[in-house]
Amino acid sequence: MSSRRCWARYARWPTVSEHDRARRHWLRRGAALGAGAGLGIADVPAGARDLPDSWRTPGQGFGNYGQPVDGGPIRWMAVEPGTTGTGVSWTPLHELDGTIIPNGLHFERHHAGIPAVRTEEWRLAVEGLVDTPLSLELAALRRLPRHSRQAFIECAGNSNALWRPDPVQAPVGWLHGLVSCSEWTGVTLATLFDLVGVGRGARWLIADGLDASGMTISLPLAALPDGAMVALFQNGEPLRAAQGHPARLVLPGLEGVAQVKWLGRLTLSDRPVLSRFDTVAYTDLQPDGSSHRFTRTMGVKSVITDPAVGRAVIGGPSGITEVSGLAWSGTGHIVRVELTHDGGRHWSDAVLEGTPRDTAFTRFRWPWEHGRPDITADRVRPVRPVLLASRATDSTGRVQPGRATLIREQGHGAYYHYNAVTAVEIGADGRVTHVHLEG
Ligand SMILES: Nc1nc2c(c(=O)[nH]1)N[C@H]1C(S)=C(S)[C@@H](COP(=O)(O)O)O[C@H]1N2
Ligand SMILES: [Mo]
Repeated sequence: MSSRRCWARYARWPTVSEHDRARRHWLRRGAALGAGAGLGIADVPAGARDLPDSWRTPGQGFGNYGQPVDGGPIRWMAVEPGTTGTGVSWTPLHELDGTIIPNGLHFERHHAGIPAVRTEEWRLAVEGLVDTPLSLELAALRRLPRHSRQAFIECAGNSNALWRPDPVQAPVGWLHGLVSCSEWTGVTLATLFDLVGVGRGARWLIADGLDASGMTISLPLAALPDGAMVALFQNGEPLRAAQGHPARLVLPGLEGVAQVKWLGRLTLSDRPVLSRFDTVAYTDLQPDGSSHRFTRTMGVKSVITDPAVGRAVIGGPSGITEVSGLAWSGTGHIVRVELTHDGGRHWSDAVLEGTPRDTAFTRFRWPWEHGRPDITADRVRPVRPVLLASRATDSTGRVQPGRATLIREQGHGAYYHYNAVTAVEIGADGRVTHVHLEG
């Protein structure tokens, strides 16, 4: 049965007393005859005839780990040819709502696959310029005071297809999905530092991952963000293997690569290591040909997740369609998201949902008033083409730049940290296309 017919059929739901009569009737007849067999429709009370089938038959079984409906939204993936697990998967932002990404849809970035780490043998070493070096097993780490907070993790390479001159016609999740937000729980670096006693002269924290990628990251102690932690849980669950089990760094607001997974060692030092990931990868080529290192902090950014490329817009019959998206910043919380429907001539404030938190996703919603649309056959469409875009501002006053401004500042050799305003055009036929705005 199509959902349309289904709705027509249940347009009038039974009243409370009809419910009651129908249920009692079933209990009497159904229990005696078994699963409704022999239940002549003719002698069923009025309300019962209209009841959904799911009220008549017990449902399916359940399992010990829940699964998404219909197989759920899934991630797009790209695995580098000739490798087993080097690559990325993108969070399907355009198929989700709210601000927390389910663990199974958190984006992934692996430089040498997911290592086999034996939890029983695993230790986290905290050493170098410290008073008391420590080697902590997971149980010991779990006995330390824990702290929970929401934080996004964004790969510095997120949205980098938008540096290209031509707009790419791909879903939001594929263009911008190297970012996810979770509630992380773990032991803060502040707690660990208290425990080991940071030595005089320590200026840098060096983090080593246990995978085969040579993942060593140098972080200036002075630039460690509030809430920096060794995370053990993600959205309430023990970390998954792909997210760095048994433990990973979570450094709210910093680029993904610094948030070392399968963490094996933290070393306090007077100098950086200048590893491959400090110097070659994740550094930023400037217009003058020089390259910036340690550009770890993520910018202020927003993306509209609905309407999205690949899904036609069917305007609401009331003349209003909700536009919704996500905004986040590496330097604070979102204080404002503005939307335009005319390509940037006029902007108006979207509603920010809940209380925006530092370095976490904020959901914004905006009623796009397109006027009462034409109603042709069974489809309702916007009346005229529009250019939709969003622009976020954070609590430190940073404003998401326009694309031309970002390119002017970063040059054409830029690859990481793309955070410019993204726009979509909705045609009269409801088709959504990605466009680059001037300015
Ligand atoms: N040990 C290790 N840590 C790592 C990586 C890695 O390949 N090995 N990838 C980094 C990069 S570049 C990013 S963007 C994030 C991605 O984290 P996620 O896979 O949990 O989304 O992990 C970072 N930590
Ligand atoms: Mo990354």
